[in-house]
Amino acid sequence: MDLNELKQAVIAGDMAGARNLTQKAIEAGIDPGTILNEALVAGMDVVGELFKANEIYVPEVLLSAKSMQQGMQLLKPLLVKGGIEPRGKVVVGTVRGDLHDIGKNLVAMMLEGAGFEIIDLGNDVAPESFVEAAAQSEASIIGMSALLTTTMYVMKETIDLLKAHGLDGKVKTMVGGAPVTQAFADEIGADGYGDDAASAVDLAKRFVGLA
Ligand code: B1M
Repeated sequence: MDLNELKQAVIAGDMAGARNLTQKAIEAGIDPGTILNEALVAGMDVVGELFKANEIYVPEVLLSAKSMQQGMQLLKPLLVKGGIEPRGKVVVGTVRGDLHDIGKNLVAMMLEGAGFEIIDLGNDVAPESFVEAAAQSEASIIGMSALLTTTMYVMKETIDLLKAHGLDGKVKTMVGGAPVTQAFADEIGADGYGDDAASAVDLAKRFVGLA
């Protein structure tokens, strides 16, 4: 079976196709790690590049991410069984007081597509919850999203709390969202800033030494 067909289904945002072709690949006896990396993740890598280049937009990215997730659902139990380690754990959430979660969901989906395990705390997430979740799950990255100028400072509170728990350095912090900039990320002591979901993936890969 040609894995390129599955990769193309992810790029095209063909949810049913991605599910059926993943099932076929599993039935054809292809190694689950190969299906994940050479079809699903490879497809999302192309989507990330197209998105970064403004050749496709949010609706297409969401469809591709959902297609990838259709395949992931079938692969997840096999991957766990096969003992294939995810690339790292990332705790994600939109900060306290902020209900905007479309961008955060997109970032989470793209990270999952790139092979990271996601602990999604949802929206309106307090600094204590981010830090607690990272400590409990031994995550290597906290990713925070904020869409309001009134909530973006909650990111600094989280970073300060992480430092107070002696976890800075051990847990990298990545921030993003419409009002957030690289200068703001530097000002609050974040380890990285993602302008969009694709850059968030690049950053996360760098944090765990994969890029
Ligand atoms: Co609201 N809202 N909203 N809103 N809303 C904005 C953000 C606003 C800019 C609109 C405007 O006035 N022009 C404005 C903020 C102004 C400001 O703070 N300066 C605003 C306001 C004022 C409000 C309310 C206060 C309105 C009111 O009630 N009076 C209210 C606040 C509610 C609250 O959160 N407490 C509110 C409510 C809402 C809705 C609920 C209606 C809805 C949210 C629905 C939802 O998310 N489930 C909503 C929406 C949809 C928007 C706009 C129109 C679109 C946001 C969006 O989803 N964009 C927005 C206007 C705008 O941004 N142009 C607006 C698409 C999304 C894919 O982009 O989230 O930027 P974005 O994510 C990008 C990047 O930023 C980056 O990657 C993503 C993909 O490229 N990124 C990261 C995001 N997080 C990242 C994390 C990373 C890395 C990259 O690392 C971890």
